[in-house]
Amino acid sequence: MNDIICARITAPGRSAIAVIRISGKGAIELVSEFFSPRQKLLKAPGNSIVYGNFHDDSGRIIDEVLLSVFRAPHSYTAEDTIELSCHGNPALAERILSTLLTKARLANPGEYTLRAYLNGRMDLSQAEAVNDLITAESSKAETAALMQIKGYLGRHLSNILERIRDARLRCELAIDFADQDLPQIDLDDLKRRIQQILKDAKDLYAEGSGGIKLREGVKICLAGAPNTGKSSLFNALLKQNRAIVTPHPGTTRDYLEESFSLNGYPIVLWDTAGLRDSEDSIEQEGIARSYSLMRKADLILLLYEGEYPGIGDELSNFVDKIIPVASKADIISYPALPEDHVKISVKLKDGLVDLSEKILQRLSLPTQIIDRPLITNSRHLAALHRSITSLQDALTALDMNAGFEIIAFELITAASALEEILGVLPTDELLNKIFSEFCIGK
Ligand SMILES: Nc1nc2c(ncn2[C@@H]2O[C@H](COP(=O)(O)OP(=O)(O)O)[C@@H](O)[C@H]2O)c(=O)[nH]1
Ligand SMILES: [Mg+2]
Repeated sequence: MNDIICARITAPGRSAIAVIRISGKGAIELVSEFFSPRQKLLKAPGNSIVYGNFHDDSGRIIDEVLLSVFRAPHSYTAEDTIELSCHGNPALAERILSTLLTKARLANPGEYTLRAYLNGRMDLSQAEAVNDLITAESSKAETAALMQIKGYLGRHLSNILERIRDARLRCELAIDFADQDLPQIDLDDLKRRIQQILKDAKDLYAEGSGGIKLREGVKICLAGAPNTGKSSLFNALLKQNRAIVTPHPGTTRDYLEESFSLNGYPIVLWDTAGLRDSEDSIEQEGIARSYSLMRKADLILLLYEGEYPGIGDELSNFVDKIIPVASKADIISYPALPEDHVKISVKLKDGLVDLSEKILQRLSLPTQIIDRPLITNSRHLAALHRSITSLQDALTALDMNAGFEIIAFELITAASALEEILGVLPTDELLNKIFSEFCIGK
């Protein structure tokens, strides 16, 4: 924490400019050793920009640079920080970086954000969302990450935590009062408080599985007999000619995976080998893979042409996530189909909007994302679940007159589960796991 770290924070390769960030106590003095006019930099106020030359140890100029100067605590890391913009030649940026590295150390992945968190600039849920925002693959996922960075989740959880603490203090007072002649605490009031906390926690939880799909992507598998138009639909949804389409049954043998965004929601789409009895060992392996993808999928689009084959034994486990899709409606005339079926013609681009709507309906994804808390991360959801269990146990204990010590204990357990989300008392192992997923420079 005490050393000065630096790293290139723009992507490698040629560009108009490259930016190197230097952060830590003494960062401004360090850069000034390689910069002229030196005094101008040393006197620069926070949030200002200084123009000058960057030179190496021997005074030889490497580049003209612009320095953005941030003084603690008003920077991303809450430390003294300089963001050095040089010309975007990778070799040049590398020479500046190696000059700085004679006096500083290269930042680890996510180390700037780790410092921001350790210095109290953000809670752990906000820090994690920084990486989510950088890696988000759809507009809704971006918005959800941005809301988390803005602290909606953190503030909501802190509010719940505060109320749990309040209830716990009431229990502890009751313990103290028990052997004295003091007024007893209002049990109905305590119960109402815990019930309300539980309700808020459950409301947050209820949207969590949809929130996680927002961040990780919804997995959709195209399945059905050979030649029913799976690969054609795959290409149509991706709006590109990705899969090979032929009139020959059994064209797709291995599966294909592509990501795209459906009305702003991130989707991972799989095109699979058609399901049929086959003697061909390659095709058999492909079909085995189709089944394993269907198991992993959130939704299965089961294509058929003509008569609906129904959901046979092999698919019976997946009933809940199947949307039957009647294909090639331009050459096949379908009678009135059941409510849950969708009729499409990829050739005429018919029914694709219907299909998209049906997909989104079935997934119950969060629609309200702006300006509110939302769980989007399985680590957070698991911790919230533990908290809910303890709150429920606290209520049961209260109903059974189990004693205030037990209720207080359950409330403490409920609180510490939520504190894990905010990173109040994190383990090194957890921090390593989270920040190692970041890129260097973030
Ligand atoms: N008329 C018509 N033909 C289609 C349609 N969709 C796919 N096909 C044709 O059906 C055949 C099989 O399509 P393909 O996408 O490879 O099916 P897959 O085996 O399920 O992947 C190809 O000749 C496609 O051109 C459609 O909407 N209308
Ligand atoms: Mg195919």
